[in-house]
Order: sequence, then C-alpha cells, then structure tokens
Amino acid sequence: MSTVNYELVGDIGVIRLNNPPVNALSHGLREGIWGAIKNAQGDASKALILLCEGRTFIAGADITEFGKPPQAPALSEVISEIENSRKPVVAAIHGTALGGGFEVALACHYRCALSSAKVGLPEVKLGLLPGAGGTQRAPRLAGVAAALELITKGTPIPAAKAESMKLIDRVISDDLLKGALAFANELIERNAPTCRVRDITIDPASIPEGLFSDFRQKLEKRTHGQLAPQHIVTCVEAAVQLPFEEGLAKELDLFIECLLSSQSAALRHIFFAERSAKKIYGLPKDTPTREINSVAIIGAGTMGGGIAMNFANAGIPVKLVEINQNALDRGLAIIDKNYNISLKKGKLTEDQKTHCLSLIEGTTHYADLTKVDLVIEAVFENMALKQEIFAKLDKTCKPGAILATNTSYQDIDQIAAATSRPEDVIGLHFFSPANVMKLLEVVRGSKSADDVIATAMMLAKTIKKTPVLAGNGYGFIGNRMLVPYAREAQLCLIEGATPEQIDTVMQSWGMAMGPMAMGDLAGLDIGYKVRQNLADSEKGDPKTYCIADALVSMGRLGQKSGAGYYHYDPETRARSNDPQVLTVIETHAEEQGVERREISDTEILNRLTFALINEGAKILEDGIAQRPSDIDVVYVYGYGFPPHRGGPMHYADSIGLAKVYDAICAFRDQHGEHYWTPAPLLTQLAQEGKTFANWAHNQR
Ligand code: 3H9
Repeated sequence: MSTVNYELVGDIGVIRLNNPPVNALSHGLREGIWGAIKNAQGDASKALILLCEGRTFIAGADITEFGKPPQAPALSEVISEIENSRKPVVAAIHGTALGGGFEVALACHYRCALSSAKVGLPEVKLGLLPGAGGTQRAPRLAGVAAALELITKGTPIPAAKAESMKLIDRVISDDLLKGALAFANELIERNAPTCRVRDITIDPASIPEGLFSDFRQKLEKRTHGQLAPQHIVTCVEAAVQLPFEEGLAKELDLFIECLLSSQSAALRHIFFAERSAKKIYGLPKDTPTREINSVAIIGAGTMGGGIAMNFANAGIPVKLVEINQNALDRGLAIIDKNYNISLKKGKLTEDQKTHCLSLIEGTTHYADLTKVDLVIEAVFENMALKQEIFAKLDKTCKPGAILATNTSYQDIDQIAAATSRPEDVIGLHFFSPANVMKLLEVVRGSKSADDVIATAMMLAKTIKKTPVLAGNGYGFIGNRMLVPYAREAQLCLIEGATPEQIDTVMQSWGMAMGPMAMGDLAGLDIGYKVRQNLADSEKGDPKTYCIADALVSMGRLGQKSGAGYYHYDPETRARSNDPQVLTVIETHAEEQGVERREISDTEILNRLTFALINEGAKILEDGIAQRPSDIDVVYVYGYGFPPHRGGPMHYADSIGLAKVYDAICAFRDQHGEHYWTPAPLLTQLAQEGKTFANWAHNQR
C-alpha cells in the first residue's frame, strides 16, 4: 500500500494515510496529502475525509527530518492546501493527533474523533512550539486561556474534553470510518460551509488585563529558563493582536529559533534516548515474554506500597506481604492515603480508587504466593534478610514465576544464589515515590534469562514506566553516579559553600532539587547506614562525610525529624537556613584542617556535574549501561536532571569533552587522584575530539 490512497465512497473522497509506525509527516506523506487534496478538487466528491491507517492518526512532524535540508512541500503549504479546499475536509482521528498532526486536523474544516482518541500539541516537550499554525488556530477555537494551558503543558487531552473545548466537533463511539462518513454526509446534506479556523477573530477586549504577563510569571516558575514555553505565550498573544498571516509569520520565526536551540536538541535527544533504552543489544525483538497477571510485593513500606499502586493502577492484582498484621495495616493505610491525595487532585475518580484498592490484598503468609507470576521484594537493604526471603520464595513460588528485587545497590547474583533458579531472578529498581517517578532500572544478573529481561521491559510499559537495562554492579547506573556527585557536594560544603548556595546553584541550573534538600527528603540516616556497612578500606577520606555524619548523630535526619541541612517548619514543612548547621560545618572544617574559602557557583556546578559525567564514562567502560543515552534517561527520569540539558552524557557532549576532561584534570591537581581520575574513555574521546554520541554510534 502506498503512503497516501484515495477512494471515492459515494459522494465522499476518502484520503487514507499510511506511514507506519505513527504516520509522522515525512516528506512522502506531506507530498501525498498535498496531491490528494489538490486532485480531489476536480473530481465528483462533495466532501473529503482525512483518515489514517495503523495505530494512530498523524503523530506530528517527522522529528528525524529536523536539521536536514527542507523538502517541499513544507507542512505549512500542505496545511494551506487543506484549508483552502473548496470542499469541506473532515479529519477523522483515532489514536493520537499530535503536534503537526493536530495542526493538520485544525486546518481541516471539521474534526471528528473516536472516543478513545487523544489530541494535543506536545511540541513544548521537545523544546519547540507548534510551528504549523497551532498557536494561531487553537486559541481561535478553544479560547486564549485554554490554549495557553494546552500548548505550554503539551499533555494530550481525551476526545471528550477536546469536544468540550470546541477543538473537536463530534465524538464517535465506534467504527470511525462509518461515523466520519455519516458526519460528512450530514455536512453535504445541510450544505455546510468550509469553516476555516483562520477566519475566526479574537476580540482583544475580551482578554482580561494582565492575563499574558501573569501567565508568563507562573510559567517561568515551572519551566526555569526554558525558551519554548515563553515563546508559546508570545505566539498566542500574537494570535490576539495580529492578523492571522502575521501571527503565522511570528510563529514560524520563533519555531525556528527554538528548533536551533540547544534546549530543543537536548529534549529531542531524550525523546529518542527513551525509545532506544527499550532496545537490548543481543536480545531479538521476538524474544518470548512470560505472562504477568498477578504480582506479589514483599514489604509494605513506602517503597513496597508505591510499587503495589503501579500494578493496581494497571489493573493487575497485587498481594502485599508483611511480617505481621500491624505492619500490613500501616502499609495499607498509606496506600489508601496516597489514593485519596490523587482523588483530591482529580487524577482519578472515586470508582477508580475503589477498583484499585480492591486489587491490593494484604497477607502475612507466603503460602498465599503459590500462584503469582511475579514477586518484587522491597524490604530494607540487608543482604542476609533478602537472601532469606529469596530462599523462601524459591520454595513457595510456582516454576516460571519471576523473582525480582527492588534493591538499589546490592549484588543481584548474591541474592539469586539463595534460590535454585537464578535464571528467574532480576532487579527491578523503582525510584521514590514509586507511584510517581517514571524510571525503572531493570538489573540483569549474570544468570537472568533472556525472557525474564524481555518480560521486565514489556511490563514497564504496562505500568507506564521508562525502563533502562543496567548491569549488576554496586549502585547499578543511577546510584553509582550519585556517589561522586554527593561526595563533591559534601566537599564543597566543608571547603566553603553553604547548603543553600549548593542547592540554589543546582536548582537554578535546572535540577528538580539540590543535593542537600534531596538528602533531607530521603533521610540523612539512609546514607549514614550505607556508610556504616562499608569496609574500612571503602570508607574513604573522613573529611568527606564528617558533616553529614555529625548531623545524623545530632538527630538531624532530614525532613522527617524536622531538621537536617535545613530547619523545617513542623506545620508547613517550609525550609529555612539554620545557623546551627553552619557552626557544624565550620567546626568540622577546622577539625579536618580545611581552610574555608569562597567557592564560586561555577565551581559547584562543574564539580557536581563533571563528577556525574566521569562516573558515567566509567559505567560505559564497565558495560553497566548499554549506551550513553541510557544514562541520560536514568538521570532525567530518576534523578530530576533537567531534560532540556539532555542528561549528563548529552550535556558533556554539548559543552565538549575536551573542556570536561581539562576541568577534571585541574580538579585532580587541586584535590588529589583519590577524588578525581579522568575515566579512560573520557580521556580517549577528549583526545580524539569525539563525543559520547560518536562512540555509541560506533558500538552498534
Ligand atoms: C511537530 O509536530 C512540529 C510541528 O508543530 C511543526 C513542524 C513544522 N517523528 O513512542 P513510540 C517513532 S514536532 C519521527 O515507541 P507509542 C519513535 O521514535 C512533533 N518518529 O510508540 C519510535 O521509533 P522506533 C510533535 C517518531 O505507541 C516509533 O515511532 N509530535 C515520531 O508508545 C514508535 O514510537 C510529538 O511530539 C515523530 N514525530 O507512542 C509526538 N513519533 O520504533 C511524538 C514517534 O524506531 N510521539 N516516532 O523506536 C509520541 O508521543 C509517541 O510516539 C506516540 C506513540 C504517542 C505517537
């Protein structure tokens, strides 16, 4: 079948698009639509329908074509051709109509959609703005405030909501073609006009004063220096103030500026990185998977409860196991509380909440686990305890059940060795809060079977997580990199910075949270316990963690105890600087013979980010991550790394590996080799003038 087919069904010309996998607007498709609309002007049809084959309506411009020489017709020309059609054109939407795809639909004179369909303008997530009229047409149909929300958030909306916003004219419950034909025939019967969205005018007087400036301010708080969101507001403002053609011209100018920005390059990198992370070298696409229809979680703490919610939300029944009824009741109560929070936020309905809760069943007996397809152990980090649990699971669970551990740094092989079936054992490392964070590290033990890995990757999609495969080494990918990152934060602290300075530098650079605030949120006792379990030879220089250890010994465990690096208001949890912490820092600096100095913001930023990059390079050498972009996905989806900087490895490429290497050498000369040794891979690439992306390309 060719990319675009045309067929006359009675009075209606049906234009079918077929450009798998997602009907992206590649050159061939643009040319096909343009030609089909043009040809249909002279035939017997009285109305036209634009419909897609495959799993979705048009998912947008072909992102792989960005940066390549443009090929005519441009999307704007295709859109003009549709809008100028003398016969009414109806877009018939299923799946998702996104970005340029929805802009095509907005250029049609009418839009109908299956009730399961979603529409949206998600360009902002790629550091872009709708560049084919979306910012000009959406406010004309939906109103300015609604369009600003839709385009700056970028989240697709269901057909029914789009209908209520006037973005869709009719929702069809089943059989899209039949429904669209009936709709088009009605239009013919009532001699309906070709309604061009461009002809709608917005009365500037109808816009409340200050709407745009207020919106800009709120947006900046959420998007921290990102270019596209602010440009979107400018475009929507232009839709109100300028004639349509001038608004379009403004939109195109700003679209191009965004397209050429490093922010968009980083966000597009993350888009493709997330998709390549799902591909596992050496594992054929058709590797069989095991059916997962029921799950058990061992441990109903914060983590176990959060994990249980993921499965219940996906309609998979969960058995939640605790050692006694009290612990179980506490865990179930937390789950109930979390669902109530989602309910209040309007993220689910009362019925959905009841259904999810009905899928989670508590038990204190392993005997209840004989039939489950997957078990995830989520108890605290103690190897002996984990081995005891896995030995029990080995005796209890049916053959073929997958036995997973949520450990964040322990050896999967050692855990698997407690069973007679190490091939069924795998790491599934969720990130806290487990019902919110998107990342799932899938950790491959030396004996994990291929079908177990394939099942874990598939399962991630079912529970709406982004999976990344990691090898079995201390801390896997994310937490291994966190070690030098946290170390540098501690050293900056003792050498002269304050918690507030470090957090402000990292947060204003785009991290969701600074390292000190993150430590307080996670609990300072967690890292403390890990350090206590290290052998003396692994503990390192006492200067590194003396401040963190001192805070723990003072009972300052972070937010949960009301104080850590900061003081927390018991009512509001608002944080404030605490002079006591500065005294602790200064006392320990003196004890360790460190003369505190002024540390620049740039030094803090470079020490923390370059520590991540250097460890990332070592992780690649060790084969713990498959590719640099997998590391980027881990950091963006699990550790709050700013997506518009593309993850640590992309960030390194964007600033130049030679610069990173030189800075690391300078840190080594200043602080010593035990802190800073440039990774051999980084050294080699920097000397060859290459990037991590070049290296990844040659590994394939
Ligand atoms: C835009 O439209 C700009 C315009 O305003 C102005 C222009 C002038 N292009 O996600 P999946 C590939 S910007 C090229 O796994 P799903 C994807 O890489 C665009 N390729 O499937 C993957 O390839 P592979 C605005 C694309 O079912 C395969 O398709 N639009 C594109 O889970 C399957 O993808 C967007 O931002 C594309 N646009 O989800 C929408 N989209 O198999 C982006 C996908 O080799 N797309 N691919 O790894 C999506 O959100 C999801 O892909 C979608 C399907 C929801 C459609």
